[in-house]
Amino acid sequence: MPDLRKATKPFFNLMMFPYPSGEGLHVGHVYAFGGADTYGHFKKMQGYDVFEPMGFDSFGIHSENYAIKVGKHPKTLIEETTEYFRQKQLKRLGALFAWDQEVITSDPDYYQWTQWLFIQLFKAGLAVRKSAPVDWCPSCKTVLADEQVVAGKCERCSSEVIQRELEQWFFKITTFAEKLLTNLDKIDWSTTTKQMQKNWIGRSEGAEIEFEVKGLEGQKIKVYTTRPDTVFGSTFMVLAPEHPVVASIENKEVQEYVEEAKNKSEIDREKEKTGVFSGLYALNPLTKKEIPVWIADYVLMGYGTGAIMAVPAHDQRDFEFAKKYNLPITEAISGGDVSKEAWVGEGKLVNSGEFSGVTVKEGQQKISKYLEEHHLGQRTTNYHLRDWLISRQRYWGPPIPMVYCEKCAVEGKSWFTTAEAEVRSKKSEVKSEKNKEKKIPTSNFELRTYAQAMKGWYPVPEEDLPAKLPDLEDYQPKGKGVSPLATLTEFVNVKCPECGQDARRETDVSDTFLDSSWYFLRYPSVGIESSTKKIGGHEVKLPWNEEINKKWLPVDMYIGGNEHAVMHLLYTRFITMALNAMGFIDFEEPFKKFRALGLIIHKGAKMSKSRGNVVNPNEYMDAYGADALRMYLLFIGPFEAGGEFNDRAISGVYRFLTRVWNLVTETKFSDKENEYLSGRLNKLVAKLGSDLENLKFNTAIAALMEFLNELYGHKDKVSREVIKTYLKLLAPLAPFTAEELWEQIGEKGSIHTQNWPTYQRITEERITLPVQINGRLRSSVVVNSSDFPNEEKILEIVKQNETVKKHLEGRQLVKTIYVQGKIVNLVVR
Ligand code: ANZ
Ligand code: ZN
Repeated sequence: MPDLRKATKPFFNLMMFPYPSGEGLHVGHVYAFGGADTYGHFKKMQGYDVFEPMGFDSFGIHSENYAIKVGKHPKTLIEETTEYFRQKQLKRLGALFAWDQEVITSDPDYYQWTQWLFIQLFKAGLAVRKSAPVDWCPSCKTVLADEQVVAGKCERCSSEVIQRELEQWFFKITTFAEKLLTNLDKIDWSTTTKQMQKNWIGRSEGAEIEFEVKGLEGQKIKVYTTRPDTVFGSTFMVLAPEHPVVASIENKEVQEYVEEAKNKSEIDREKEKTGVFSGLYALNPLTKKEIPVWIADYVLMGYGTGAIMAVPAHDQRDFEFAKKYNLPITEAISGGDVSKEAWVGEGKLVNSGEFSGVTVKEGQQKISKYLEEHHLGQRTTNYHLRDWLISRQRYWGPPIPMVYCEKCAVEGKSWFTTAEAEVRSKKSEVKSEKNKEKKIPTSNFELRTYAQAMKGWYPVPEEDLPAKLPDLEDYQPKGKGVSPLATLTEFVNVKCPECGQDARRETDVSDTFLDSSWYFLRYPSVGIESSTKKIGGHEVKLPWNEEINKKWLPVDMYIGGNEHAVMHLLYTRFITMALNAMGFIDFEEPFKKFRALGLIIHKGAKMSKSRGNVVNPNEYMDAYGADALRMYLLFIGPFEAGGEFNDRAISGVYRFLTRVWNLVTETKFSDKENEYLSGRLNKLVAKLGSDLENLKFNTAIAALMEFLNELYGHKDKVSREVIKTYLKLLAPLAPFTAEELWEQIGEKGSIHTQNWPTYQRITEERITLPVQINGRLRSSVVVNSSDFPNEEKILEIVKQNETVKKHLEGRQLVKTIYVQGKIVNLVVR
């Protein structure tokens, strides 16, 4: 491992750390780590100071659920599982892991800083507490982040997710939606990953339009639409059941409908369109016609304004709804038959007053402009990205480090009314004046409203961190929206950090994805003294050493699975941006380069315990060694594609390594270099360098195999230099074998500290030309490809050939036929 302080060519080679499951590492891990480590070894031989850390994502529901299943306390379990992973598996891989700088997220040494991070986000107005309809998993008994709901089901246990109204902590990731999107152009990431993030952020351009409502004096309802060109076709309005206007409607049928919608899962809301008439009428701002206002749960409160102008002629959902409830359908864009289905294609505006006749695109521009000029609406951009829900009503996570004081709340006090907050906001105003870029995109006005909402809330004082997770015997989830920690009065009851009166602690823990959102920032500083930094007039202790982090971050290469494309990878980007905006670090993007690897499948499917197709790597390491397993996995297919694990094929790679072994140990090295072998080796060096840099491990291995055949074919001509170079090329892929053989041939030091071989640029090639005499193949000559067009020179070389000379002796050369670059024919008499 390099000395992190002294390193002059730092290269941070990161791979996604595992959560220590009960089953141990599976071959998918070996694939990921083996590939990433091969790359690390390669960079090291290129002269970089490679830092390749490893750790454990040991907090979280996955670990807790497993603990419940086997009837152990998660703390005991984690000690056992991490020990197994580390000693029995990871250490056998031959990787460059920097074990001295391991990170374990459930360790107080680590999670004190996860809590610190929460506090910084709170102080910057980026952690908000709000009551919101949240996705609740009735089986895991906790709320889920948006990203953890897949097709209406809990990603972890597949239970149907239901909606609940709960007070929760959220991180305002939406503040950075635009930056999260545009920065993608600046980083070198797998395109699939970038695309997934783009889709998840879901930028949408449209307009907010205000509709007057009859009977609600002065109150207007705002809708969000991406199709302002269709306003003339809006024949009714739909509100989400949770829309604030709905609560004020005193109608039994309406309120019953609202109740029903509350308990439905999002997927059920999408399935069958149901709705109820509100009794209200809105005024279409362009047709000036009264349109009925309906309430339906296919409109979601969490997006846009929670209200839509329904255009059944051009939106399929609205069309189905109109058909079901007999609502009018008015065509606004020509081109389809809107009595049969919604027309969503191009066309000209019709029935649209002065706008009739223009195209959809023009219509959008013109109508938006008209609405803006008449103060009826405004162009806006929306993002599908939701704020990150942080609270978990579970045990096995870092307690959210917040305290609530009733007394202070009554007096309108909070952390935001303290002297520290005052100084901090002043300083950040000055800073944002100077450097607009760095400013957290929260206006002072927003921050004040936020502070209002945070009445009574204080962070645990930073010097008191960690807010220790108590040892709780009965840690199982309790349901009803409270964490098991709420049962522990010694934990709950604290004094208010401000007024000293009785207060209570937040009892929820934070989402596991918070633990892993910043671990890369911690790695280089493990075991090294933390720095302090002046932030807003206060000396703030940092989770890292600044000098070290300046040198080592951002991460040079990150390798991991694409299943993390939206959660982990988006959260880490957000946290990095937030820390940057707060002035803690000077870069915005955590990972300069990211490569997603493919999936290893077995028996035609992704490996999973329930399918019973999980391959345990230990078995194969025992039988064939770690090198063969690593190398076999990388040989299956392109690294970014993955492929099918095959029991038998691994023995092929094992055989290859055995043949390398035999060749090296049995060969008597020739003391002359062989021109042919050197030429081939030169090409091999070039190929391996470019293949490894591009993570094309499979073709690199194939080239090594091919070259081994050449070596066997010229066994008596193999020099020591050729073998040394060959072993160096093999070293990143088969670290143990290469090291052993290096020693066997009597070389000093480790092969892994050798320089990567250089090669001569191949501008020309040595080509063998066959020579025929009177139509029969008699000999061949080796010429430079650059001499091909020079017939004279080629013939000169041919005539110098010993065999040719013999055939020409005493005869007369009557004709020469040279087919450029292919063959030489001599006719003699
Ligand atoms: C009128 C209209 C006419 C629409 C038309 C579409 C087609 P994206 O691209 O996802 O942003 N919408 C707006 N808010 C909604 C909500 N909270 N719940 C459900 N649907 C909502 O889509 C925006 C479109 O989805 C909006 O444009 C709105 O329907 C609907 F021919 O308005 B549209
Ligand atoms: Zn107080």
